[in-house]
Parts: sequence; C-alpha cells; structure tokens
Amino acid sequence: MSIQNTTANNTVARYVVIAALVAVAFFASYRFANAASGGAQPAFNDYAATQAAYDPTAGDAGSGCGGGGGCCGGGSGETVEGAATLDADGIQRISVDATTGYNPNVIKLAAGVPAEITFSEAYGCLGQVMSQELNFFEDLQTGAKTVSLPALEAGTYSFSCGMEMVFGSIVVE
Ligand SMILES: [Cu+2]
Repeated sequence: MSIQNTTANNTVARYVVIAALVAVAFFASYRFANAASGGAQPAFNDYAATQAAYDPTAGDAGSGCGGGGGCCGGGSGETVEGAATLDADGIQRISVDATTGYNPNVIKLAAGVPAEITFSEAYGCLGQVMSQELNFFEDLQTGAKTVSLPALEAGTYSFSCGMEMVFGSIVVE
C-alpha cells in the first residue's frame, strides 16, 4: 500500500468520525429539546408530526404513549360532525375512521334509539378507544370493533383513545 493511499484512507476515516460525532450531537440535542418541552405530553397542535407515528402499515412497534416524545397529538382540533343513520331494524349506526384521529369526532345520535358505532382498525396512540361515561373499551389493533349502545338520553358524552389524549364526543339529541 502506498503512502498516498494510506493518507487518503485516513482522510476518509476522519470524515466518517466527524459525521458520526455530528449525528450523535444532533440526536442528543434533539432528545434534550424534546425532554425540555414536556416529552410525554406533546402540544395539542403537534398532530402532523405525531400522525406519522400512527401509520398503520408500520405496525405498533412500541408506538404507544409510554415511550415519551411524540405520542398522541390530541386530534387535529377540527370538528367533523357525522350523524348516525337509522336502519330498518330500529338501530342507528355510524362508522368512525380512527386511523389518524376520529373522523367524525362529533357523532350525532338520536335520543331514545339504540346505537351501534363501528370504529375502524387503528394502531399506536389510537389503538384503543374508550368511554367511561358510556362504559366501553375496545382494542382496535385487532380489527374494527362495533360498540353497542343502549337508547341514550339527550346529552353529550365523550370518548377517547386509551390514554385519554385524543377525544371525540357523542351528541345525543
Ligand atoms: Cu392515545
């Protein structure tokens, strides 16, 4: 091996080391900034950034809230209303897409009529949907689930993801 080649190899090696140090420093500062800004409690308007973490095609590899950092974005903040359809069997039904937040996130039901709400399959933060008020908890990671509700009195009931970070409401009129 000539001297020139050795020098070239050393130069390449030096650049590799510098690049690695820069990458480590960048990652460390990112982690620090993330921790300083609250870590496990991201801002409610951080939805676009956190949405990527919910990509259903990426599976659910540790994307739950426990890991800190971008978890639930808290929803887009936009209200999307959807009204249930009364079927011939006397049950009102509506489907909710839960893949990237609840769509619709304001579900309108008629009072005094039993209802079935079908939530789509969902992962990560939205992998579970629940309501203490209406007493349901469903795991959406294993597929879409239909929640059966009795005839409800008029009022507004809330539901959320399993960590109570993304919310929707059921408005019964
Ligand atoms: Cu969540």
